[in-house]
Amino acid sequence: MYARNHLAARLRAASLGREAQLFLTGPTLSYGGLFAAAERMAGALVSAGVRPGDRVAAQIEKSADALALYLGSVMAGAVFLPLNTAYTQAEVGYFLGDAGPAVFVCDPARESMLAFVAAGVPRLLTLGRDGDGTLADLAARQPDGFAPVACGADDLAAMLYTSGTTGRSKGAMLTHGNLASNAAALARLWKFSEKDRLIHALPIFHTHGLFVATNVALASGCSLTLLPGFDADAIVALMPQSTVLMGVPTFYVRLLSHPGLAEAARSMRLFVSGSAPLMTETHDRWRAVTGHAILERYGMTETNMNTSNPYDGERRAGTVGFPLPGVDLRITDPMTGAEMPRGEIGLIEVRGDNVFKGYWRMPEKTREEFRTDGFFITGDLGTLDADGYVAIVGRSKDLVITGGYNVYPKEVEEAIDGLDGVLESAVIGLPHADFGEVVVACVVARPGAAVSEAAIMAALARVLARFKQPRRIFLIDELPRNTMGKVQKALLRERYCDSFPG
Ligand code: MLC
Ligand code: AMP
Repeated sequence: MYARNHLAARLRAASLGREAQLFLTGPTLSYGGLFAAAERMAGALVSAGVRPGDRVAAQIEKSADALALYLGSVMAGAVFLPLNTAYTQAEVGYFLGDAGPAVFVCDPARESMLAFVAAGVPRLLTLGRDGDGTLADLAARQPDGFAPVACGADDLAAMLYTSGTTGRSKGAMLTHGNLASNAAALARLWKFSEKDRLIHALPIFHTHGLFVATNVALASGCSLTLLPGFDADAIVALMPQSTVLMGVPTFYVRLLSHPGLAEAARSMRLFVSGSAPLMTETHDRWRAVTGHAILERYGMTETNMNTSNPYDGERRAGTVGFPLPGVDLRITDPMTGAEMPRGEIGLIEVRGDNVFKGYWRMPEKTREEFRTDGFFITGDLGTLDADGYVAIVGRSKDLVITGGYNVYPKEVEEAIDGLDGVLESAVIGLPHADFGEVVVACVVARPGAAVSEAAIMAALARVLARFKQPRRIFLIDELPRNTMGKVQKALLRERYCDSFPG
C-alpha cells in the first residue's frame, strides 16, 4: 500500500520491523506507532476536505503529533506547509493568503487570535502539544490502515516559505523525489543505521529540523529523541545514551560553555552543523574540548542539502565540504555566468534531484533563478579549492542569518519605513557571539518628527516575528550613499561592528 506513495514508502521502509523509537519528554513511541498516528492524521485530513495537491498549513508546537501531521499530509497526497511558531498574526495572514491552503492547523491557544487571518481558509483545525485540539479529536476517530495516496517522485510533498530580497516571501515547492533522495544520500554519507540515536532539538518548521534531521532518522530507522527546543542541560544529559546531534552554530557555541560537555560528548559518534557559517574558532574549540571534529554541511530551503564535509576524511574548518552524490555544483562569474577557474570567488550554482521545482505561483522569479541548463543560482558566493572543498565566502543576496534564521533586510526596512515619523532606514547584520549575526536598524526620522527606539520596537513587535526585530536601533541624521544613490551598508556595518562585544 505504501509503495504507491514515493516519500512515505521510503521513510517507512527503514523503520519497519526495527526497534526504532521516538523518545519524547513524555511517553515513548515506536515508529510503528508514529506511522499508525500518521495514517489517522491522513484520514482526518481527507475527511476535512483535503484532496491531493491541496496545501495543509500548520503553525504548531513541536511534538510527535506534529510529525504525524507532516507524514499524514504526505500520505494524503497533500503539500505540507509548516510555519515558524514565532510568526505574528500578520505574517501568518500573508502565508495563508498566498498559499491558499485547504486546511490550516494551529495551536489551540492561538485559535481565536488567528481565526481572523484564517477566515479565507475552508477549514481551521487545532493541534496542541499534549494531544489536544480538534484535529487530534478527528484523528482519534479514524480507523488504522489509511491507504496512502499514490504520489510519484515529481509530485509536491511540501512547500516552505523563504523570504527574498524584494521583501516578499516565496513558497519553495519541494517534491517527494527532492526529499526522499536527499534523506537517502545523507543517511548513507553520514553512516546512519538503526543503532543510532539522534538528539533532535531543532524546530520542525524549517529544512534543517524537518527534512535533514527527521527524514534522515526515518530513512535510516534510527531512534530519535525529540526535545521541544534547544536546552544545553538536556542535550548534555542525553549525550551518553545518544550518538548524533544536529544543530545550527549557536548550539555549538552555547554547548561549549557547559561544564559537562567534554565528559558527555565522548561516546557520541557525530556532530553536524549547518544553516549558518560555523566559525573556525568554534570548530577548533569543539575539537579541543570533545575530541570530535564537527561535520559542517551546506543547504538551502530550495535545494535541501548540497554539500557536506566527509564522514571519513578531513573535515576542513571554514569549508562546507564536497557536493553530495548526485549534486552538480559549479562556481560562476556573477556578471557573465561563465564558470570560474578553481580557487576564484563566484556564485554557487547547483543542480540535482535535491533542487526544488520552483516558487509557488511565481514563474518569472523561478525562471530568473535557474539557468537554462537546469542549474539553480543559490545567491551564495563561494570557492572550490584544489582538493574540491567548497567554501562559502559571502552572499550576493542582502541577507542576515541570525541563529540559523534568515532575515531579509528589505522586509524589516519596509515595516520601519511605513511608521509615522520615519523617513528611511537601512537594516544590517552585525557580528554577535551567540547568534553569529543579529539584526540592527539605522533609522532617519522625518525633519521635526519625534521618533524613539522604543516606539519603533513596539510597532515592529506587532508585525514581525521576534527574531526579525532589530536588537538595536540607531537613530542617525542620514544614510551614507554612493554616487549612484545606493545605501552603503558596508560603511554602516563598519561603523557599528563593535556594538555587541563578546
Ligand atoms: C530566538 N530569538 C532569536 C533567535 N531565536 N533572535 C534572533 N535570532 C534567533 N535565531 C529571540 C528570542 O525570541 C528571545 O527574545 C531572545 O532571542 C533570546 O532567546 P533565546 O532563549 O536565547 O533563544 P532560543 O529559544 O534559545 O533560540 C535560539 C536558537 C533558535 C538558536 C536555539 O533560534 C533555533 O533553534 N534556531 C535554529 C533555526 C533553524 O532551525 N534554522 C534552520 C533553517 S533551514 P527575547 O525578546 O525574549 O529576548 C536552513 C537550511 C539549512 O537554513 O542549510 O539548514
Ligand atoms: P534558508 O533560506 O533558511 O534555507 O537558508 C539558506 C542559506 O543559509 C544558504 O543560502 C546559505 O547562505 C546559508 N547556509 C546554510 N548552511 C550554511 C553553512 N554551513 N555555512 C554558511 N552558510 C550556510
